[in-house]
Amino acid sequence: MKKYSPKTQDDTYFNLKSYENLYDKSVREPEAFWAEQAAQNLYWHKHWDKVLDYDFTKAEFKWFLNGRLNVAYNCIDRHLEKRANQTAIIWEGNEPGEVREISYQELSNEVCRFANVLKNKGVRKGDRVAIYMPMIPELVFAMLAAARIGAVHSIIFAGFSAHAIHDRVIDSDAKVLITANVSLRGSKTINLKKIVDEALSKENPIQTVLVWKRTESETKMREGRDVYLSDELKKVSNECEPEILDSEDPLFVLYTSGSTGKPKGILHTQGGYLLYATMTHRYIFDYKEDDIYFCAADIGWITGHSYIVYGPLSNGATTLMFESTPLYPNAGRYWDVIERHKVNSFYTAPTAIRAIAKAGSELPKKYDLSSLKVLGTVGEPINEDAWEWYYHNVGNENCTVVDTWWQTETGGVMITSLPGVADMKPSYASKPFFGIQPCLVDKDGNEVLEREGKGMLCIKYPWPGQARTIYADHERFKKTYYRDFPEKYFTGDAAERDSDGCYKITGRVDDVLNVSGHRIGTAELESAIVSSGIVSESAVVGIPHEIKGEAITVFCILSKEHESIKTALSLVKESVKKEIGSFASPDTIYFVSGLPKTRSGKIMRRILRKIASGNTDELGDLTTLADSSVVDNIIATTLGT
Ligand code: 7RM
Repeated sequence: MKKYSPKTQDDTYFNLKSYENLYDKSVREPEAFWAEQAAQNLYWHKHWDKVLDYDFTKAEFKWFLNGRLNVAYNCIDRHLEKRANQTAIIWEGNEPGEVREISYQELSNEVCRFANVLKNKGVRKGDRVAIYMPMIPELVFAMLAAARIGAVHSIIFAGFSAHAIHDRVIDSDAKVLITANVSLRGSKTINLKKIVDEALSKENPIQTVLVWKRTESETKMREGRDVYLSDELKKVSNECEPEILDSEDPLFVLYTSGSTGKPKGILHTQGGYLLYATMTHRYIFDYKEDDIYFCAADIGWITGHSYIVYGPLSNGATTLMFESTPLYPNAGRYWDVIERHKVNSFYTAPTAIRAIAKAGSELPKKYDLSSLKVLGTVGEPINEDAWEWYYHNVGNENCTVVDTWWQTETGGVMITSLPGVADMKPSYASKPFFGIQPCLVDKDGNEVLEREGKGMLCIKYPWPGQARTIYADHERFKKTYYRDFPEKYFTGDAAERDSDGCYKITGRVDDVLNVSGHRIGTAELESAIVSSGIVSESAVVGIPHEIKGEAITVFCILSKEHESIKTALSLVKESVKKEIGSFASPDTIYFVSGLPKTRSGKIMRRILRKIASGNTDELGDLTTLADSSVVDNIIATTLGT
């Protein structure tokens, strides 16, 4: 296997020895370690009484008990004395060079004004605020405004459909929704407000819709419910006292897909989450004063929450947010942004790297990328080719590549090589972050004790960034993450560990797909497909895809003969678009006469996966099938015979 020695700057935080020393301490005396970090990294209005209280069986975890703080205060106010004029957010808009720079003082003013608007609309501590916005600074103002007054934000990725928005505002019982008239993505203009109107056409708890004008174009406003933010902002002041909250008060809910139908509202709290986002951001990106840091994720997903907003701003950093897409106007867009803004660390997903690499290695050479020192990747396993391409063509062999493994549920990065610490191995996420105790377990739940091995990835000790519950469904939280393997958090991923103790994450072991870095549940897709009304049953599998990582393949049974397969195809696609969003659109759809099921009625996706990827010789044991003749029929369909 290829290895690359660590890249070090004069002031890199760690080397192998100092990492090992601190890691040892963090697992030997976790409470002392986290107490020291919490005191160093955050401003507390009141010191905690106890560092940690936990019970794996009940899935209850509390950090920094009775400590009091405010997240917005930590991300803004505490920096003002020193950094009022420093840029907090560099915004690169949809068109190249369309830039806004927002200083910490301006951020403070805007967030306070947004907070005052929320208050005027009756939002109080603990209330949920839904946010459905493009990647513009106002999205950040909205989240920090909620945090400032103790409201709980629930951001809905702007690629979700009206249906998906409706489900989420119902589940979180949000009373205010913040959106924009439109979102601009490459050459597309998406009418967000229209989608919101459709979402709110059925019964829902939203009393007020605040609309930001991304462009001047008018949008239909509903009397008594919709108001323009620009009008409301004129009425309020630049000042708003932060609500000092309990460390365990909720900060946000973020929906993510699981192996069963309904998305889960993952809930994170104040102190632990912020501490974990702050520390991981600083150490993993080797963040130093005056660095320009660019995470190209969308704030609609957890990576944007922790590594565009909370981590960087808590560290007083300059964070770059990007409204457009990696291919607009061409595959050199990221490099153009990095060159113009002299970016020092860059964080993106393997799917983006693969899409850009396809346009050739010449493109990055046309730009001055010499400011870069750390390159991050996240969201899915990175294949060696993509890793090497990133390291050589973007990093010019001078940068640390940090492959960061984590989840919505973990709040921040859990496993990654830290700059300066260990040899980098393409496709290995490498070592645990401080305080994180990963382990591998076999099917029977026994821990794999040998150094080298493979198994299901679990975490055997609490950490501050961990999710506290699924909103309004603690039972499901317990069942999903803490039931199968007692005294451990189960990640849903499989992993391998090598002789150096480095981890390679190999993928999900549940029915969750990872398509272009988006986490999508097969059950969600199947229910969206059946909603088309023309399908009686469906099974979805992911098969390897060169750029997207996984491609969505659908096998379904038409409930009645349809005029044409072409219409049937478009009806199924439309239905997915309507129920979830276009980002979940199937790549291939097969209409079959039956699905492979066990005698107890369980669909054997393993067989479908093999057939879909053309490995019909390796179908394995078919004796457990209720009716094995369906397999031949399915193979014939996929071959078009
Ligand atoms: C941050 C994020 C989580 C799932 C996770 C994995 C996969 C994420 C990596 C990865 C291999 C990585 N949150 N995943 N990072 N797999 N290497 N570096 O993506 O909740 O949306 O998804 O993503 O399967 O369980 S997420």
